[in-house]
Amino acid sequence: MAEFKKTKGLTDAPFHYCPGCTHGIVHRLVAEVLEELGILGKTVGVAPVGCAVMAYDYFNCDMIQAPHGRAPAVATGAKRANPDNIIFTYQGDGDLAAIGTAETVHAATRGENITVIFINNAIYGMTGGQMAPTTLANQVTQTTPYGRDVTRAGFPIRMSEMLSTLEGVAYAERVTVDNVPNVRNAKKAIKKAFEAQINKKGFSIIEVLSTCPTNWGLEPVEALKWLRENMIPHYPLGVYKDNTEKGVF
Ligand SMILES: Cc1ncc(C[n+]2csc(CCOP(=O)(O)OP(=O)(O)O)c2C)c(N)n1
Ligand code: SF4
Repeated sequence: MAEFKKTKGLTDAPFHYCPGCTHGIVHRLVAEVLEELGILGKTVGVAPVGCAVMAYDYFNCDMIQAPHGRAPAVATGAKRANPDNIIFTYQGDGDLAAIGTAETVHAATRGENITVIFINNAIYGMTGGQMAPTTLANQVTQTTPYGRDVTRAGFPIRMSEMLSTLEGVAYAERVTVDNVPNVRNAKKAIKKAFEAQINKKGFSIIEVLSTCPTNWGLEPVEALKWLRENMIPHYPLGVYKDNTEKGVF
């Protein structure tokens, strides 16, 4: 019988994430992929600002912390200095699509050979649940107590769709982790993104629709239901770009 073992890709540090938060599942998937691809010893991760800031304590590889959306720029430097290393960033939507929009877009358009793991939970988690660029129309947050009014706050950004229009992007897929088949699929996508980097094909991004039960004000199981009913219709799952055969240059 198959045994569910600890992955070598994670340290023994206990996660600080809230109960029901899917950050932990995604950490595990990334860590399993690093172990299975045998690249733990040459991988450098870049941790963001936001709830995942302490990812540097959890992944069992070298880690850098790059506050306030600068992760893709720091990852660019790390990769160009040591092209044989495997570099990934792990970023929330506030980090990647607000404070760090420019760094994300420009690393993608330059076709930097890095992998971005993008956690979209439709809210700023760490700082108390303010509106993020990904917050849905009419969604209630700390800063939109009557719901996001798109006439004042604009429309939610679909990052995977937007980035997939850039030539530098080799692979862009949106996944989620709300049930076992989707967890398996998410792992496959993460693996493909790292393989694209190993094969020097260009920028890869995996967007993971994730929960924030604490700031959504929902129990963990209700949060998964909310994600399914509200996020997936606006952020459809699937592959948005696959140029991993040819590569971007
Ligand atoms: C320009 C700027 N705006 C806001 C903040 C505060 N800030 C730090 S962490 C964070 C939340 C980031 O949330 P997200 O990236 O969505 O990740 P999550 O916590 O949801 O995992 C914010 C808003 C900041 N430091 N700088
Ligand atoms: S605040 Fe939200 S995103 Fe942050 S750990 Fe808690 S549930 Fe997860």
